[in-house]
Amino acid sequence: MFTIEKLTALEILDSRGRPTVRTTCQLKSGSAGSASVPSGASTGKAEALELRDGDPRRYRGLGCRRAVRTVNETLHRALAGRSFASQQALDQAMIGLDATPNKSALGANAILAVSLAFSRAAANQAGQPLYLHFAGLLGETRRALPRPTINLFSGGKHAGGQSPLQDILLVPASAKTMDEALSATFAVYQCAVELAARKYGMRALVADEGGLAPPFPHAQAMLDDAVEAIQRAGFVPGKDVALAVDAASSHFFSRGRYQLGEESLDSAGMIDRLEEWVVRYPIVSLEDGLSEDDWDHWPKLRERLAGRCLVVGDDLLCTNPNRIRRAVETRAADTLLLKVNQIGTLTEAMEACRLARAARWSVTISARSGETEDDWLADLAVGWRGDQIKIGSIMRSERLSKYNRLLAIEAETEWPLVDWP
Ligand code: 2PG
Ligand code: MG
Repeated sequence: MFTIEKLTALEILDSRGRPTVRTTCQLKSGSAGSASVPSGASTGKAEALELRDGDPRRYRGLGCRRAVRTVNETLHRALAGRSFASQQALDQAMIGLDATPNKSALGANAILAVSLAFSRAAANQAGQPLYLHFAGLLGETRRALPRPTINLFSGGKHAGGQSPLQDILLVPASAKTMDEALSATFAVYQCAVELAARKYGMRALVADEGGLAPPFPHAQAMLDDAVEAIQRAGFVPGKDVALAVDAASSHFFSRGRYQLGEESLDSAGMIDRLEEWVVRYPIVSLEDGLSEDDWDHWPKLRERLAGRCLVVGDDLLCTNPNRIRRAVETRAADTLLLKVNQIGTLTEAMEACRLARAARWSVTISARSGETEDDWLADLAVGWRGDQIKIGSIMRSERLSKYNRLLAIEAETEWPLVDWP
């Protein structure tokens, strides 16, 4: 049993300097836990509501004082003094208090901060590392570390829109350990810095997730340059280091057409283009290749890429069990991108994870573009045995806190990286 004594929240700033929520959950047992929630920029339309103050005079309306008050007053009053047998019991209580389909009454940022802080407090009460506590919640017994997919080049909403594709990520395919994966990434990243200087005259300025964002002449140049950087680092593209792409195409889709730079493609044309890239480049994972509204064409994309490349749904699925069920039924994807703040509680994210596993999908556990120094994501990805973890590049401390936590977990457990699905 876990008895909540006190819930307190604080408005803090995320990696873009925007306010977010940090909550501390104090248990009667004397154990406590704190957690901070992240925030996206290229958000899906079906995400749970992030409660913002809307006062244009303060942080351009992005203040989180209302969410903080919700934790300190509404949730504290409703939950303090109560005992919960499990994470599920606490989350269900908050879902009941909110009573809206998208957490618009209390705010997903307020609710998730409590959900996560409670989990940390419960792990502390049990004297368990957080990753083992998370594994216990899901009943996960397989032991391995997620394979990192690491941001190299950025575009889209994470880099001022200089290129339509949002992320080109490295997949250290032959690495057996986290240490090998990160050292290979460092080598390629350094070659990409040199390449950006040589080709684009750009110093190593980085985008929201620490990826390099030179002014690529067109989308495909991001892929050419990534392959060149892998080769210059002495690796064989596809064998040692492969590529993952987050096209985030909901954000360049309008009225049935994909605006890929100068080109305007319909859905069939976009599928052809993506397939061409998968054939030509060592792409092993493609996220949001189509828009969140393009449900009719997702099954065609999956069929075309089957066996060659993971077809990952982010904006399409929004970690939402209902949308995942629909995608499983229509065979629209084969990998869930899991972001707990898209749905707002650990319990619902667990349901999303279970649904994906039951459909034999793989699961990528992902950070947001707006992050904090909190590192719970690393524990979550290990505990829920994510096939991949997506944190961003190996630059910027809000990303590094998670990579460094993975290294600490690796040192503690000596678990190998999970095999590519
Ligand atoms: C994504 C994420 C992380 P954001 O699209 O997958 O890269 O971005 O948090 O802005 O939604
Ligand atoms: Mg995405």
